[in-house]
Formats: sequence, structure tokens, C-alpha cells
Amino acid sequence: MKKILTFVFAVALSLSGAFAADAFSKKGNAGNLEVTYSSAKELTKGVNHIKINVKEGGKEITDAKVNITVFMPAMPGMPAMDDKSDATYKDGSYQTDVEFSMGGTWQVNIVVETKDGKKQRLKSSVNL
Ligand SMILES: [Cu+2]
Repeated sequence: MKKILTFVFAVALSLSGAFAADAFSKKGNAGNLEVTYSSAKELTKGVNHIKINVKEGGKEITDAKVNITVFMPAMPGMPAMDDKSDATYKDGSYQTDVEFSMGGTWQVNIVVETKDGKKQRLKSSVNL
């Protein structure tokens, strides 16, 4: 019985992998822009590779400046923590690595500066 359950679980895992390109994906608005950030793997403590896509009126924006900041406010016995990086457009999305230095809830800010110089911000959060 245990072997059968293990087999069923393995099949379910492989199927979910086949149908979901990204293990993590979250969407939100930065002003009039629709921002999606995602990762091929579940987000974990440590360095994570993040992909960001920006759309305006359904049209992909590929020439913006995009940066991402993740931060956790100070907690009792623990200083505030953050990591900021600029994303580079490559292979269909803005990409960068972000480090979460511990588990828990992290605030995520993604700033998009479009060609016209306008900066808009998505405020979001993730739980590790
Ligand atoms: Cu903390």
C-alpha cells in the first residue's frame, strides 16, 4: 500500500511539473501597469531567480528599467533585512536574483520606470 501511495504521489508531482511552468507566480498592479513576478522553483530562504513581466493595456513592455526590493522589518532581537537588485531584460522577461536571508513574510516592491521616465511601484509580499 505504501509503495502504491508513493507511486501516486510521484505521478502527481510529475504531472504538476508538466502543467505549471512556474512553481511560483504572483500578479499585481503598479499604477496602470500589470506586473507579474515568478520563479521556476518555489521561493526559499537564500538566493532565488526571479522573472518579472510588465504589461500595459495587455501589451508587453520590454524597454523599461525594473528593480526589485525585498525587505523584512526589524523584529524583536533581529535587525531589518533587505536585498535590492536591478533586473535585466532577457529571454522574454526582466530577470534577477534576490536573496531572502530568512524564512517568514517578506515585503516585495517592484519599481518600473518606463521610457517616459515615469516610475510606478507594485507593493506585494510573499511568505517563505
Ligand atoms: Cu526577521
